[in-house]
Amino acid sequence: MKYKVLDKNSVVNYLFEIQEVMEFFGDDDFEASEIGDGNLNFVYIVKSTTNPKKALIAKQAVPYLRCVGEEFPLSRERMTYEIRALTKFKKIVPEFVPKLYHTSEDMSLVVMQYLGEHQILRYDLIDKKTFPNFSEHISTYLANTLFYTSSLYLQSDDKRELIKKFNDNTELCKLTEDFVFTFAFMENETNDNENVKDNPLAAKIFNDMEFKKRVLDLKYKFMTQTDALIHGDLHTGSIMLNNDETYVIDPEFAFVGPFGFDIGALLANLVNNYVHHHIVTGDQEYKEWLLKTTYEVLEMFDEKFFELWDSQKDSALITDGYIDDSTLEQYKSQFLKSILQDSVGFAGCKMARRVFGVAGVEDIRGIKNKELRAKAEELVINIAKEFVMKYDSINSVEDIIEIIKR
Ligand code: ADP
Ligand code: SR1
Ligand code: MG
Repeated sequence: MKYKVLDKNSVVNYLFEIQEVMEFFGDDDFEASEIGDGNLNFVYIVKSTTNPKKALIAKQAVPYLRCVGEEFPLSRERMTYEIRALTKFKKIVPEFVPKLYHTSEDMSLVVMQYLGEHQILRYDLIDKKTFPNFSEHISTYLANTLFYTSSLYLQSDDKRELIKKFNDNTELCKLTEDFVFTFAFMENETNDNENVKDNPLAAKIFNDMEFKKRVLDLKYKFMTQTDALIHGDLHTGSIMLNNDETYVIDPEFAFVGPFGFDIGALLANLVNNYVHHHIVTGDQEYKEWLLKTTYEVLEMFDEKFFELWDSQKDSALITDGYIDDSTLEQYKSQFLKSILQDSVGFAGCKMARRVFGVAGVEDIRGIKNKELRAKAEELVINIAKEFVMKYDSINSVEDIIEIIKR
Protein backbone atom coordinates (compact mmCIF):
# COMPACT_ATOMS: atom_id res chain seq x y z
CA MET A 1 0.00 0.00 0.00
CA LYS A 2 1.24 3.50 -0.82
CA TYR A 3 2.18 5.52 2.29
CA LYS A 4 -0.23 8.11 3.55
CA VAL A 5 -0.47 9.89 6.87
CA LEU A 6 -3.43 8.50 8.83
CA ASP A 7 -5.71 10.27 11.27
CA LYS A 8 -8.19 8.92 13.83
CA ASN A 9 -10.75 8.23 11.08
CA SER A 10 -8.57 6.89 8.30
CA VAL A 11 -6.68 4.62 10.73
CA VAL A 12 -9.98 2.81 11.40
CA ASN A 13 -10.63 2.40 7.65
CA TYR A 14 -7.11 1.09 7.21
CA LEU A 15 -7.54 -1.43 10.03
CA PHE A 16 -10.81 -2.75 8.53
CA GLU A 17 -8.62 -4.30 5.82
CA ILE A 18 -6.32 -6.08 8.27
CA GLN A 19 -7.38 -9.65 9.02
CA GLU A 20 -5.55 -9.95 12.37
CA VAL A 21 -7.25 -6.79 13.60
CA MET A 22 -10.69 -7.92 12.42
CA GLU A 23 -10.16 -11.27 14.18
CA PHE A 24 -9.16 -9.44 17.36
CA PHE A 25 -12.33 -7.31 17.42
CA GLY A 26 -14.64 -10.05 16.11
CA ASP A 27 -18.15 -8.61 15.72
CA ASP A 28 -17.35 -5.43 17.68
CA ASP A 29 -17.19 -2.05 16.00
CA PHE A 30 -14.13 0.01 16.86
CA GLU A 31 -13.01 3.64 16.95
CA ALA A 32 -9.67 5.42 17.38
CA SER A 33 -8.26 8.38 19.25
CA GLU A 34 -4.73 9.79 19.34
CA ILE A 35 -2.82 9.39 22.63
CA GLY A 36 0.80 9.96 21.62
CA ASP A 37 2.86 11.94 24.14
CA GLY A 38 6.23 10.98 22.68
CA ASN A 39 8.56 13.22 20.72
CA LEU A 40 8.39 11.57 17.33
CA ASN A 41 5.27 9.69 16.26
CA PHE A 42 1.49 9.38 16.33
CA VAL A 43 -0.04 6.72 18.56
CA TYR A 44 -3.71 5.74 18.28
CA ILE A 45 -5.68 3.71 20.72
CA VAL A 46 -8.22 1.67 18.79
CA LYS A 47 -11.07 0.58 21.07
CA SER A 48 -14.10 -1.66 20.73
CA THR A 49 -17.19 0.55 21.04
CA THR A 50 -18.98 -2.06 23.17
CA ASN A 51 -16.04 -3.07 25.38
CA PRO A 52 -13.50 -0.22 25.67
CA LYS A 53 -11.08 -2.49 27.55
CA LYS A 54 -10.69 -4.47 24.34
CA ALA A 55 -8.20 -2.33 22.45
CA LEU A 56 -5.12 -2.25 20.27
CA ILE A 57 -2.44 0.36 19.67
CA ALA A 58 -1.63 1.62 16.15
CA LYS A 59 1.55 3.67 15.91
CA GLN A 60 2.56 5.50 12.74
CA ALA A 61 5.68 7.47 11.88
CA VAL A 62 5.16 10.72 9.99
CA PRO A 63 7.86 12.32 7.80
CA TYR A 64 8.82 14.94 10.39
CA LEU A 65 9.79 15.25 14.05
CA ARG A 66 6.54 15.58 15.97
CA CYS A 67 7.89 17.56 18.95
CA VAL A 68 9.34 20.26 16.69
CA GLY A 69 6.80 20.22 13.84
CA GLU A 70 6.60 19.79 10.08
CA GLU A 71 9.48 22.23 9.60
CA PHE A 72 11.86 19.55 10.99
CA PRO A 73 11.78 16.77 8.34
CA LEU A 74 12.67 13.29 9.53
CA SER A 75 12.17 10.32 7.27
CA ARG A 76 9.48 7.89 8.32
CA GLU A 77 11.89 4.94 7.72
CA ARG A 78 12.52 5.05 11.46
CA MET A 79 9.44 2.83 11.77
CA THR A 80 11.16 0.18 9.65
CA TYR A 81 13.77 -0.09 12.39
CA GLU A 82 11.18 -0.05 15.14
CA ILE A 83 9.35 -2.94 13.42
CA ARG A 84 12.56 -4.90 12.92
CA ALA A 85 13.68 -4.31 16.50
CA LEU A 86 10.30 -5.19 18.03
CA THR A 87 10.26 -8.39 15.97
CA LYS A 88 13.82 -9.33 16.95
CA PHE A 89 13.42 -8.49 20.66
CA LYS A 90 10.05 -10.30 20.75
CA LYS A 91 11.92 -13.49 19.75
CA ILE A 92 14.61 -13.02 22.40
CA VAL A 93 12.52 -11.82 25.38
CA PRO A 94 8.83 -12.35 24.45
CA GLU A 95 7.59 -11.58 27.95
CA PHE A 96 8.93 -8.00 27.81
CA VAL A 97 7.77 -6.94 24.34
CA PRO A 98 4.16 -6.18 23.30
CA LYS A 99 2.47 -8.69 21.00
CA LEU A 100 2.53 -7.55 17.37
CA TYR A 101 -0.71 -7.87 15.35
CA HIS A 102 0.33 -6.19 12.14
CA THR A 103 3.36 -4.38 10.78
CA SER A 104 3.76 -2.44 7.52
CA GLU A 105 7.06 -0.92 6.50
CA ASP A 106 5.24 0.70 3.52
CA MET A 107 2.79 2.48 5.80
CA SER A 108 5.43 2.99 8.56
CA LEU A 109 2.92 1.51 10.95
CA VAL A 110 2.74 -1.10 13.67
CA VAL A 111 -0.34 -2.50 15.40
CA MET A 112 0.41 -3.95 18.80
CA GLN A 113 -0.98 -5.09 22.13
CA TYR A 114 -2.60 -2.31 24.18
CA LEU A 115 -0.91 -2.15 27.57
CA GLY A 116 -4.02 -0.96 29.35
CA GLU A 117 -3.01 -2.22 32.78
CA HIS A 118 0.48 -0.78 32.64
CA GLN A 119 1.82 2.73 33.21
CA ILE A 120 4.77 4.65 31.86
CA LEU A 121 7.59 4.19 34.41
CA ARG A 122 8.69 7.85 34.38
CA TYR A 123 5.39 9.15 35.76
CA ASP A 124 5.11 6.35 38.31
CA LEU A 125 8.58 7.13 39.62
CA ILE A 126 7.63 10.79 39.98
CA ASP A 127 4.53 9.60 41.90
CA LYS A 128 6.78 7.52 44.21
CA LYS A 129 5.46 4.13 43.15
CA THR A 130 7.62 1.10 43.80
CA PHE A 131 7.80 -2.05 41.66
CA PRO A 132 8.95 -5.26 43.33
CA ASN A 133 9.87 -7.03 40.08
CA PHE A 134 11.30 -4.21 38.03
CA SER A 135 15.03 -4.86 38.62
CA GLU A 136 14.60 -8.56 37.99
CA HIS A 137 12.67 -7.94 34.76
CA ILE A 138 14.72 -5.16 33.25
CA SER A 139 18.07 -6.82 34.04
CA THR A 140 16.82 -9.97 32.29
CA TYR A 141 15.71 -7.86 29.32
CA LEU A 142 19.10 -6.11 29.12
CA ALA A 143 21.26 -9.21 29.61
CA ASN A 144 19.35 -11.26 27.04
CA THR A 145 18.90 -8.65 24.31
CA LEU A 146 22.53 -7.56 24.54
CA PHE A 147 24.07 -11.02 24.85
CA TYR A 148 22.05 -12.78 22.13
CA THR A 149 22.74 -10.06 19.55
CA SER A 150 26.47 -9.78 20.27
CA SER A 151 29.60 -11.49 18.97
CA LEU A 152 29.78 -13.34 22.30
CA TYR A 153 26.85 -15.46 21.11
CA LEU A 154 26.47 -15.01 17.34
CA GLN A 155 28.81 -16.35 14.72
CA SER A 156 30.60 -13.79 12.58
CA ASP A 157 28.33 -14.00 9.51
CA ASP A 158 25.11 -13.68 11.56
CA LYS A 159 26.49 -10.70 13.42
CA ARG A 160 27.33 -8.96 10.16
CA GLU A 161 23.84 -9.72 8.83
CA LEU A 162 22.40 -8.08 11.93
CA ILE A 163 24.54 -5.00 11.36
CA LYS A 164 23.35 -4.85 7.73
CA LYS A 165 19.75 -5.01 8.85
CA PHE A 166 19.97 -2.27 11.46
CA ASN A 167 22.87 0.06 10.88
CA ASP A 168 21.30 2.16 8.13
CA ASN A 169 19.18 3.74 10.88
CA THR A 170 21.19 6.81 9.99
CA GLU A 171 18.86 9.64 10.86
CA LEU A 172 18.02 8.47 14.36
CA CYS A 173 21.65 7.70 15.17
CA LYS A 174 22.42 11.24 14.01
CA LEU A 175 19.67 12.62 16.29
CA THR A 176 21.43 10.96 19.23
CA GLU A 177 24.85 12.19 18.10
CA ASP A 178 23.46 15.73 17.91
CA PHE A 179 21.00 15.92 20.79
CA VAL A 180 22.62 13.62 23.38
CA PHE A 181 26.31 14.27 22.75
CA THR A 182 26.58 17.73 21.19
CA PHE A 183 23.94 20.47 21.10
CA ALA A 184 23.00 20.21 24.78
CA PHE A 185 26.58 21.25 25.67
CA MET A 186 26.92 24.32 23.41
CA GLU A 187 24.92 27.29 22.21
CA ASN A 188 22.28 25.91 19.85
CA GLU A 189 18.89 27.03 18.62
CA THR A 190 17.27 23.75 19.63
CA ASN A 191 18.18 24.17 23.32
CA ASP A 192 15.85 25.43 26.03
CA ASN A 193 17.30 28.89 25.46
CA GLU A 194 15.06 30.67 27.95
CA ASN A 195 16.91 28.71 30.57
CA VAL A 196 20.34 28.93 28.93
CA LYS A 197 20.26 32.74 28.80
CA ASP A 198 22.27 34.36 31.62
CA ASN A 199 22.49 31.03 33.41
CA PRO A 200 25.91 30.48 35.05
CA LEU A 201 25.32 26.72 35.12
CA ALA A 202 24.92 26.67 31.32
CA ALA A 203 28.02 28.82 30.88
CA LYS A 204 29.92 26.50 33.23
CA ILE A 205 29.09 23.33 31.31
CA PHE A 206 29.35 24.89 27.83
CA ASN A 207 32.86 26.15 28.68
CA ASP A 208 34.13 23.03 30.44
CA MET A 209 36.56 21.77 27.83
CA GLU A 210 37.78 18.81 29.93
CA PHE A 211 34.18 17.58 30.24
CA LYS A 212 33.53 18.18 26.55
CA LYS A 213 36.64 16.24 25.51
CA ARG A 214 35.41 13.25 27.53
CA VAL A 215 31.96 13.57 25.92
CA LEU A 216 33.69 13.37 22.53
CA ASP A 217 35.28 10.06 23.56
CA LEU A 218 31.86 8.70 24.50
CA LYS A 219 30.28 10.03 21.30
CA TYR A 220 33.03 8.27 19.35
CA LYS A 221 32.23 5.00 21.11
CA PHE A 222 28.57 5.51 20.21
CA MET A 223 29.45 6.12 16.56
CA THR A 224 31.91 3.26 16.12
CA GLN A 225 31.23 0.35 18.52
CA THR A 226 29.08 -2.41 17.07
CA ASP A 227 28.70 -4.61 20.15
CA ALA A 228 25.04 -5.62 20.17
CA LEU A 229 21.56 -4.65 18.96
CA ILE A 230 20.51 -1.91 21.34
CA HIS A 231 17.14 -0.29 21.94
CA GLY A 232 18.83 3.09 21.55
CA ASP A 233 16.39 5.18 23.64
CA LEU A 234 15.81 3.19 26.82
CA HIS A 235 14.63 6.02 29.06
CA THR A 236 11.89 5.54 31.63
CA GLY A 237 9.31 6.79 29.10
CA SER A 238 10.02 3.67 27.01
CA ILE A 239 9.07 1.29 29.82
CA MET A 240 5.45 0.40 30.70
CA LEU A 241 4.83 -1.75 33.74
CA ASN A 242 2.82 -2.79 36.77
CA ASN A 243 3.68 -4.93 39.77
CA ASP A 244 3.72 -8.14 37.76
CA GLU A 245 4.77 -7.26 34.24
CA THR A 246 7.28 -5.01 32.49
CA TYR A 247 7.21 -4.06 28.80
CA VAL A 248 9.77 -2.18 26.75
CA ILE A 249 8.27 -0.11 23.91
CA ASP A 250 9.48 2.32 21.25
CA PRO A 251 12.79 0.89 19.92
CA GLU A 252 12.93 3.11 16.82
CA PHE A 253 16.49 4.23 17.66
CA ALA A 254 17.67 0.60 17.52
CA PHE A 255 20.99 -0.20 15.85
CA VAL A 256 24.02 -2.35 16.54
CA GLY A 257 25.88 -0.10 18.97
CA PRO A 258 27.75 -0.09 22.28
CA PHE A 259 26.83 -2.53 25.05
CA GLY A 260 26.71 0.27 27.62
CA PHE A 261 24.28 2.61 25.90
CA ASP A 262 20.93 1.12 27.00
CA ILE A 263 22.21 0.42 30.51
CA GLY A 264 23.50 3.99 30.65
CA ALA A 265 20.14 5.39 29.48
CA LEU A 266 18.31 3.56 32.23
CA LEU A 267 20.89 4.52 34.86
CA ALA A 268 20.63 8.18 33.79
CA ASN A 269 16.86 8.19 34.11
CA LEU A 270 16.89 6.51 37.52
CA VAL A 271 19.44 9.03 38.78
CA ASN A 272 17.52 12.00 37.36
CA ASN A 273 14.48 10.72 39.20
CA TYR A 274 16.57 10.37 42.38
CA VAL A 275 17.58 14.03 41.96
CA HIS A 276 13.90 14.94 41.54
CA HIS A 277 13.04 13.34 44.88
CA HIS A 278 16.14 14.66 46.62
CA ILE A 279 15.18 18.22 45.71
CA VAL A 280 11.39 18.18 45.43
CA THR A 281 9.89 15.61 47.80
CA GLY A 282 12.84 14.89 50.08
CA ASP A 283 11.36 11.43 50.57
CA GLN A 284 14.24 9.47 52.11
CA GLU A 285 12.51 6.11 51.93
CA TYR A 286 11.76 6.52 48.23
CA LYS A 287 15.30 7.67 47.53
CA GLU A 288 16.55 4.49 49.24
CA TRP A 289 14.26 2.40 47.02
CA LEU A 290 15.63 4.14 43.92
CA LEU A 291 19.22 3.48 45.01
CA LYS A 292 18.45 -0.14 45.83
CA THR A 293 16.77 -0.57 42.45
CA THR A 294 19.69 1.04 40.62
CA TYR A 295 22.10 -1.24 42.47
CA GLU A 296 20.06 -4.35 41.73
CA VAL A 297 19.59 -3.58 38.03
CA LEU A 298 23.35 -3.20 37.52
CA GLU A 299 24.37 -6.17 39.69
CA MET A 300 21.72 -8.48 38.25
CA PHE A 301 22.62 -7.48 34.72
CA ASP A 302 26.22 -8.42 35.43
CA GLU A 303 25.31 -11.81 36.92
CA LYS A 304 22.85 -12.69 34.16
CA PHE A 305 25.12 -11.63 31.34
CA PHE A 306 27.98 -13.63 32.89
CA GLU A 307 25.76 -16.68 33.20
CA LEU A 308 24.62 -16.47 29.57
CA TRP A 309 28.21 -16.11 28.46
CA ASP A 310 29.31 -19.11 30.55
CA SER A 311 26.76 -21.27 28.75
CA GLN A 312 28.14 -20.34 25.29
CA LYS A 313 31.42 -22.03 24.47
CA ASP A 314 31.83 -20.97 20.84
CA SER A 315 31.04 -17.67 19.13
CA ALA A 316 32.46 -15.09 16.72
CA LEU A 317 34.79 -13.90 19.49
CA ILE A 318 35.71 -17.02 21.44
CA THR A 319 36.68 -20.29 19.80
CA ASP A 320 36.31 -23.20 22.22
CA GLY A 321 39.78 -24.28 23.45
CA TYR A 322 41.45 -20.96 22.57
CA ILE A 323 42.38 -20.00 26.15
CA ASP A 324 42.35 -21.81 29.48
CA ASP A 325 39.36 -21.53 31.81
CA SER A 326 40.89 -19.30 34.45
CA THR A 327 42.20 -16.82 31.85
CA LEU A 328 38.79 -16.81 30.23
CA GLU A 329 37.09 -16.02 33.56
CA GLN A 330 39.49 -13.10 34.12
CA TYR A 331 38.86 -11.89 30.59
CA LYS A 332 35.09 -11.99 31.11
CA SER A 333 35.32 -10.08 34.40
CA GLN A 334 37.39 -7.34 32.78
CA PHE A 335 34.97 -7.26 29.81
CA LEU A 336 31.98 -6.80 32.08
CA LYS A 337 33.75 -4.13 34.08
CA SER A 338 34.33 -2.19 30.91
CA ILE A 339 30.61 -2.47 30.00
CA LEU A 340 29.79 -1.04 33.43
CA GLN A 341 32.28 1.79 32.98
CA ASP A 342 30.93 2.76 29.55
CA SER A 343 27.38 2.63 30.93
CA VAL A 344 28.37 5.22 33.54
CA GLY A 345 29.92 7.48 30.89
CA PHE A 346 26.85 7.27 28.66
CA ALA A 347 24.63 7.85 31.69
CA GLY A 348 26.49 11.09 32.40
CA CYS A 349 25.82 12.38 28.87
CA LYS A 350 22.20 11.27 28.97
CA MET A 351 21.56 12.91 32.35
CA ALA A 352 23.13 16.20 31.38
CA ARG A 353 21.40 16.48 27.97
CA ARG A 354 18.07 16.73 29.79
CA VAL A 355 19.06 20.01 31.48
CA PHE A 356 19.52 22.45 28.58
CA GLY A 357 18.94 20.29 25.49
CA VAL A 358 15.79 19.72 23.44
CA ALA A 359 13.39 17.12 24.89
CA GLY A 360 13.58 17.82 28.60
CA VAL A 361 11.95 15.35 30.96
CA GLU A 362 9.23 15.76 33.55
CA ASP A 363 11.52 14.71 36.43
CA ILE A 364 13.67 17.86 35.97
CA ARG A 365 12.20 20.30 33.44
CA GLY A 366 8.75 19.61 34.83
CA ILE A 367 9.64 21.01 38.29
CA LYS A 368 7.33 24.03 38.57
CA ASN A 369 9.17 25.97 41.29
CA LYS A 370 12.00 27.81 39.50
CA GLU A 371 14.40 27.75 42.44
CA LEU A 372 13.94 24.06 43.01
CA ARG A 373 14.33 23.36 39.32
CA ALA A 374 17.61 25.29 39.26
CA LYS A 375 18.84 23.27 42.27
CA ALA A 376 17.87 20.02 40.60
CA GLU A 377 19.62 21.06 37.39
CA GLU A 378 22.79 21.86 39.28
CA LEU A 379 22.76 18.51 41.00
CA VAL A 380 22.10 16.67 37.73
CA ILE A 381 25.04 18.45 36.10
CA ASN A 382 27.32 17.72 39.08
CA ILE A 383 26.57 13.99 39.11
CA ALA A 384 26.63 13.80 35.30
CA LYS A 385 29.99 15.53 35.24
CA GLU A 386 31.40 13.13 37.79
CA PHE A 387 30.10 10.19 35.74
CA VAL A 388 31.69 11.53 32.57
CA MET A 389 35.02 12.45 34.18
CA LYS A 390 35.40 9.22 36.16
CA TYR A 391 33.62 6.51 34.17
CA ASP A 392 36.77 4.64 33.16
CA SER A 393 38.00 4.37 36.74
CA ILE A 394 34.75 2.92 38.13
CA ASN A 395 35.46 -0.49 39.67
CA SER A 396 32.11 -1.59 40.99
CA VAL A 397 28.42 -0.78 41.28
CA GLU A 398 29.17 0.48 44.82
CA ASP A 399 31.38 3.19 43.31
CA ILE A 400 28.42 4.43 41.26
CA ILE A 401 26.05 4.46 44.22
CA GLU A 402 28.66 6.38 46.22
CA ILE A 403 28.83 9.10 43.57
CA ILE A 404 25.04 9.47 43.50
CA LYS A 405 24.75 9.60 47.30
CA ARG A 406 27.52 12.13 47.70
P1 ADP B 1 7.27 8.05 20.33
O1 ADP B 1 7.94 7.13 19.36
O2 ADP B 1 6.62 9.20 19.70
O3 ADP B 1 8.17 8.40 21.46
P2 ADP B 1 6.02 6.07 22.07
O4 ADP B 1 6.22 4.73 21.48
O5 ADP B 1 6.91 6.45 23.20
O6 ADP B 1 6.06 7.19 20.93
O7 ADP B 1 4.51 6.18 22.52
C1 ADP B 1 3.94 7.39 22.99
C2 ADP B 1 2.95 7.10 24.11
O8 ADP B 1 1.90 6.25 23.62
C3 ADP B 1 3.57 6.35 25.28
O9 ADP B 1 4.15 7.25 26.18
C4 ADP B 1 2.35 5.64 25.86
O10 ADP B 1 1.61 6.54 26.67
C5 ADP B 1 1.50 5.33 24.63
N1 ADP B 1 1.75 3.96 24.15
C6 ADP B 1 2.68 3.56 23.23
N2 ADP B 1 2.61 2.23 23.04
C7 ADP B 1 1.63 1.76 23.85
C8 ADP B 1 1.09 0.46 24.12
N3 ADP B 1 1.51 -0.64 23.48
N4 ADP B 1 0.05 0.38 25.02
C9 ADP B 1 -0.41 1.48 25.65
N5 ADP B 1 0.07 2.73 25.45
C10 ADP B 1 1.08 2.88 24.56
C1 SR1 C 1 14.75 15.71 19.02
S1 SR1 C 1 14.85 14.05 19.40
C2 SR1 C 1 14.26 13.99 20.98
C3 SR1 C 1 14.51 12.80 21.76
O1 SR1 C 1 13.32 12.03 21.82
C4 SR1 C 1 13.65 10.66 21.84
O2 SR1 C 1 12.92 10.01 22.83
C5 SR1 C 1 15.15 10.60 22.00
O3 SR1 C 1 15.56 10.57 23.35
C6 SR1 C 1 15.58 11.83 21.31
O4 SR1 C 1 16.88 12.25 21.63
MG1 MG D 1 8.99 7.47 23.00
